[in-house]
Amino acid sequence: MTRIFSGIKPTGHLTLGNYLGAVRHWVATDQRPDEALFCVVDLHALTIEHDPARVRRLSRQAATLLLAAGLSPEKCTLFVQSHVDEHTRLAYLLECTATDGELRRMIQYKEKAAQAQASGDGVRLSLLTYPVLMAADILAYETKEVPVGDDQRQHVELARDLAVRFNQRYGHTFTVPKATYPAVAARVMDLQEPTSKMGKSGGTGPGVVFMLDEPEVVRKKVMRAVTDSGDGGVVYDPVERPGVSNLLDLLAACTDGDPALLAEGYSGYGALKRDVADALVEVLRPVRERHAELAADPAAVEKVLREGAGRARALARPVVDRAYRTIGLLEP
Ligand code: AQP
Repeated sequence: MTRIFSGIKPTGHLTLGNYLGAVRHWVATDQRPDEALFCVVDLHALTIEHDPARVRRLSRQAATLLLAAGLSPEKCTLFVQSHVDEHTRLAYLLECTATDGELRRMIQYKEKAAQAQASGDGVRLSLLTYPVLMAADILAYETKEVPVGDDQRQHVELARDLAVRFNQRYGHTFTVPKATYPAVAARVMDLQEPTSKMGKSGGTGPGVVFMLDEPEVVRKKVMRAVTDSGDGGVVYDPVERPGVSNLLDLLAACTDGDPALLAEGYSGYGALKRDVADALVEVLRPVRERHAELAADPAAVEKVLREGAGRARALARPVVDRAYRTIGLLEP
């Protein structure tokens, strides 16, 4: 059995980056509920300035969208992080395993702490420590694989390091996980700033395609995407030509193609953008339609989450209890 776990933060509306980089690969894993766990990691959303009502709304919406995208309770366990206490129970033990230095090296901490400071908000201590909570999310389930986008590389590496260190110090307790990344679109870039990740909270408005954007909005954003200066034509070169390469990555992700080969079929940006827009609209259409149906029945979504939390708790409990014993704490 290859147990997989991954999560999504309700810090904003889910984007095309979340979908192509993570969610649709979660949907493609044809597993049993106890083999595949997916989580709305709501505690992570509290690490930056937040509005309680918005976090609640976005948490529900994220869960509904994950179901709309095709996650099914018959094939996976879908739940909300804060409904399973084992995550925070384990996080403390892992804080006693991690060092201050390794957390301060996290790129996302540096970037988001700088943003918080610039906007006059204090930097929450949890912004520094949440990668440890993410390690707990993963390790509590004896996870072998963590399907994520490229931006999570450093965080999954930390989870590995903590598992290895804990096991060496106290005896074998945790499975050592590894991250898996999609072959294309592992890092979808902002359409207006193609050297920055398309992000749900920090991105430029017109450069971010949201999963629930109407087709005309998707088209407008793609047609206005920044292409690179100069007249180098359509070539795939993510370093020198990030704008056009991002569009080719999107087309490749939607058509199961190869971005460099696709480039050969275009002589101008206009035709490429039209094809990208068409492909994105078609990929997102069924998700939007199913979301509208599911959103009309919130009780059904809540039931899935409640049952998911029950299953998740039963899986995590023995692992976390074992960690409490091996680290030297008395059994209650
Ligand atoms: N642009 C992206 N390209 C590819 N994969 C991406 N992911 C996120 N953005 C891209 C992947 O989606 C999964 C869930 O992401 P998350 O909720 O942990 O984080 P986020 O969407 O990056 O949101 P944040 O951290 O709140 O910040 P911003 O504001 O920057 O968006 C992950 O597997 C992630 O890799």
